[in-house]
Amino acid sequence: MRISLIIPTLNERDGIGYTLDTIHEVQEKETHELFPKETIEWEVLVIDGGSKDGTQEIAKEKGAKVVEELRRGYGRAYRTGFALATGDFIATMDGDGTYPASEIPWMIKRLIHTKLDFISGDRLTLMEKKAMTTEHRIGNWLLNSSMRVLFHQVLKGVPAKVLTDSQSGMWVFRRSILPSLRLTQDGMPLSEEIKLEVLLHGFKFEEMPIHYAERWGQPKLSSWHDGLGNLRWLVEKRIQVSQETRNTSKLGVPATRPHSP
Ligand SMILES: Nc1nc2c(ncn2[C@@H]2O[C@H](COP(=O)(O)OP(=O)(O)O)[C@@H](O)[C@H]2O)c(=O)[nH]1
Ligand SMILES: [Mg+2]
Repeated sequence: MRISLIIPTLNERDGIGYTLDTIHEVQEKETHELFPKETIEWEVLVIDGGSKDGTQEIAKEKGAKVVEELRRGYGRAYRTGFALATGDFIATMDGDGTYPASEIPWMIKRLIHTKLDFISGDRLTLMEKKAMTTEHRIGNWLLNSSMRVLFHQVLKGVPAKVLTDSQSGMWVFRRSILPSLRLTQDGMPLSEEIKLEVLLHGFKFEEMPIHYAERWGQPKLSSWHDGLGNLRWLVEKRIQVSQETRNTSKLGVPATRPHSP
């Protein structure tokens, strides 16, 4: 079994070393404990946006494959990483030490045993207060509520509690579902887009509560600017889904959904 772990970074000198160290520990410990009979290969891809603070050098020294992606954006970095990943499973996390790498083997085990396609880490259920600023917490609440209200009709069959944390950046999923997902966003909205695409296509999705820690180094996203961008994108996506549903029912055939890596 092969696992591709993708980490986007932009000037994460303070956190990338720690993040990669925790991954090495997981490769040695949890992975063997949970899959004792299997050979597990890890591919760690750091998709770096042209950091000037030594992030790339630290990541290389710690054994990651560093890919420089100078086109800006969190979503752009992931789309580039997805196109390069070769694993059966893809896992994602920030390079700032906030997400628990030790949960990745558990998430993969759950994916396999319960025949799921995608698990998203839910940061909010177990979160310690200091792990997120008040602005970030309000923004999350607003975006989660907006998604629930806007997509209520569309996601009728999906249980109400399924998207507790629409902004989480820790996902573990089968690479085989990627060609079906239409991922278009270069910025933060990719985090909502990937989850919505998974749900809209009827793939089996679940959230798993994870421990989310305080960040190392400076945040790269602005709560208000990026939060508003995410909200605007949610409204646009909702309109697009309505138009596609209308066209589909008029023509009697499914609308084509080309994938752009
Ligand atoms: N390659 C790349 N990585 C980025 C970019 N913007 C943010 N990141 C990385 O994406 C991850 C998420 O950003 P972060 O500031 O932690 O967002 P937050 O967790 O929502 O506060 C971090 O590892 C950042 O270094 C970018 O433009 N390019
Ligand atoms: Mg972060």
